[in-house]
Amino acid sequence: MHKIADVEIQHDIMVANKKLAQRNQRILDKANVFSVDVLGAIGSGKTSLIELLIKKSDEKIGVIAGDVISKFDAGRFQQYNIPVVGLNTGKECHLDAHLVEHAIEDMPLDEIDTLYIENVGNLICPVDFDLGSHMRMVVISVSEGDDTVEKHPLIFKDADLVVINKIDIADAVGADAEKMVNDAKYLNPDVKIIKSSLKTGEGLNEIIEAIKDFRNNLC
Ligand SMILES: Nc1nc2c(ncn2[C@@H]2O[C@H](COP(=O)(O)OP(=O)(O)OP(=O)(O)O)[C@@H](O)[C@H]2O)c(=O)[nH]1
Ligand SMILES: [Mg+2]
Repeated sequence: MHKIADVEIQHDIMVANKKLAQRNQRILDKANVFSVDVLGAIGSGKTSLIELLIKKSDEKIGVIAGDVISKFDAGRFQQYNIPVVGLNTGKECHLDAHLVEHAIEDMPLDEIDTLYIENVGNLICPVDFDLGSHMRMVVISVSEGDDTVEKHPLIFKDADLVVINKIDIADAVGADAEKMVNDAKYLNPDVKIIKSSLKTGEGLNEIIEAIKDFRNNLC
């Protein structure tokens, strides 16, 4: 009996989240803001990538920085003088559409072309929670081990772009980045997969182009 009740509550939460996510997307569309949910493993390079996108891009960028304690990543983004809202999730291991709804209220949307939403670093909890973003970019790195993709299939099945980062240290950590590419391809044959090193800059231009292409294909 307990099990059945649990499932129903979970179902209600997901339905409510979906509705809020759809509303978030309508608000973003009305303001002509393209939004990317940046998910991925803890420490894989999500903040580093968004920082490089801010530096390299000629677009006006805003960031929602979600984390169990958001001030660290939000503080890193604030130095670029762009709109930043930090979201503390406390003990929660993911953002949800309700949290993002409030962050969007605090964002000057008319001053933004692209909104990056950095989710809490992990490959499990954020999967089911649509935020209303237009694109899901999953960032993992070779240092999590080259079995990471096959061990966490759901997040890759739902991704629009997969970045396999830190290839500069692949040999040092004994990881086969090509295996990770093949595992992601197997799970999601149409997804774009890019190997990168944010330390050397390898793959960065390709990531920028992939985000642009995705946005253009939505129009
Ligand atoms: N060697 C190497 N280190 C990297 C690379 N990209 C990021 N790092 C380092 O990895 C560490 C974590 O990077 P972050 O960008 O903070 O990772 P994150 O995914 O935002 O981390 P959380 O928000 O804590 O989950 C930092 O010390 C970065 O300098 C890379 O391509 N190669
Ligand atoms: Mg971060």
